[in-house]
Amino acid sequence: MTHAATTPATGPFPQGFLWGGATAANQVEGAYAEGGKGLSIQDVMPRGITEQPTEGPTPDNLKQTAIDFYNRYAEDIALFAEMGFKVYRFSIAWSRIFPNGDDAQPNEEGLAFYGRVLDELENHGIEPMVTISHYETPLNLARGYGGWTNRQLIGFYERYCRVLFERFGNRVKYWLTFNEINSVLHEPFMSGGIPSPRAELTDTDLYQAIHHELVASARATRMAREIMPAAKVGCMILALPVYPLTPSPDDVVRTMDTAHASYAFGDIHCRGAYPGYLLRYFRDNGIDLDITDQDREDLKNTVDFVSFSYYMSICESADPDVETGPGNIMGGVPNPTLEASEWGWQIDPQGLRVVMNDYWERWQKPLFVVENGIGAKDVLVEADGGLTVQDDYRIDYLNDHLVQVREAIADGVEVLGYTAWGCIDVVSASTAQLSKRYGFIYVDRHDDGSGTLNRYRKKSFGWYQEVISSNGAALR
Ligand code: BGP
Repeated sequence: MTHAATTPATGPFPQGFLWGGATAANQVEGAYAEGGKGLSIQDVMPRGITEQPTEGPTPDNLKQTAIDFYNRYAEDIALFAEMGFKVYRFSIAWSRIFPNGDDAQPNEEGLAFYGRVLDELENHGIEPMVTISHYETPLNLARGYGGWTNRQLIGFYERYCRVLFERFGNRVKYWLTFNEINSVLHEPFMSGGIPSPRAELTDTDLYQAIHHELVASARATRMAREIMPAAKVGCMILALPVYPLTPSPDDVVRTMDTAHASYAFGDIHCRGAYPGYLLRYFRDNGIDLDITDQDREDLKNTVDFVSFSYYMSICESADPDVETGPGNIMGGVPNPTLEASEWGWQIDPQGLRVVMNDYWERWQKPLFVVENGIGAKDVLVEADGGLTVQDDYRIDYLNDHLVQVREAIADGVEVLGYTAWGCIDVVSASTAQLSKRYGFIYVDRHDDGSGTLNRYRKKSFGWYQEVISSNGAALR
């Protein structure tokens, strides 16, 4: 006998569900060298992760201007409000606050900018959610210190957090410590600010860097509770459900091992200690980390909630001849039953319900879906006397994923909210393109840097507005 649900969930989402959208500073702000901002690793990644970082900033880096949110934030937040956003997730650029990462004093101009963003959100009654570190480590901490492989970064991060919590603690309730923390294993420079080429890094280097981030996250969580007792601190995980390619037990065990590589982060964030399977992996592979007694104590400061991004699932196989396919930064074996986006990211709405049940059962912490969406090549067309994008493919993608969030809620999963990724078009993290668009709002800027930067409402803008105003009841 199975326990399959036979009646699809319908109707509105729970009262107070936080609907909104998400972006990251380096992908929207531009003004990369204004307002006293120092360079971040993104300023030397003009091709995202597809090519080696450059020595210094190059003029072909779209993020130098990005979508000019630095100057247009008021207009953009007004558009979010028009859609009915209850929450807006954005990141603070660390190098806007501490230009070199190791400065003794913060840059007041940077703090003033985020103060203005918060004013605007408050004016519209939108709850802010802040990612403290979203793939934008100050360049000096990467090149001058070796990024997160260096224990000193814990102290710099704490200094940065203290400034944010003291300045904005009475205005921001939701904080995320590190974006997609598990991606350090795959993208050491972008995720961990580690400058050495991947091939030269040992597993010990990578896990030591991750350990430093986990300790920094736990210490920030403790500090948050002291400075702003009403705040909620969450971890942020790149969620990637893994399915066995075949029913062979070898594939199933391999799938479990791959899943463990990501679960480990949530396990430590939520349970406050290293799980046995990871300690075994360290033993089996001669990985000997510097973990102090104080670190073990610090790690006990566990998170209040679990946030995650979800774009796709992958398969796993024990057969060495099975090829991995194109996908997001984590790679993986393609699922023969699924379609993919134009960038090869396979579309699997039910995977979202699977991962939500899984995380809830494992950690028993409220969940927040803080990224989800589809990158597509939108075309601006004339309609009803104005310019728009007929992005029915985006509406379908988001509708189908939100239906699965509703299923997970019906399954008993506690869910705080949902923020669609790139609610306004942003520069892509992996490819640094503007043509990979996620937004409800089209931004007239192109891969060659041309464009007016004007904003246009896409068809999905009106659709999301209806979904929010009906609290989810309008989903198909
Ligand atoms: C996540 C990142 C985001 C974002 C998103 C989409 O990995 O947290 O910063 O960009 O993926 O990825 P991409 O921009 O590569 O399409």
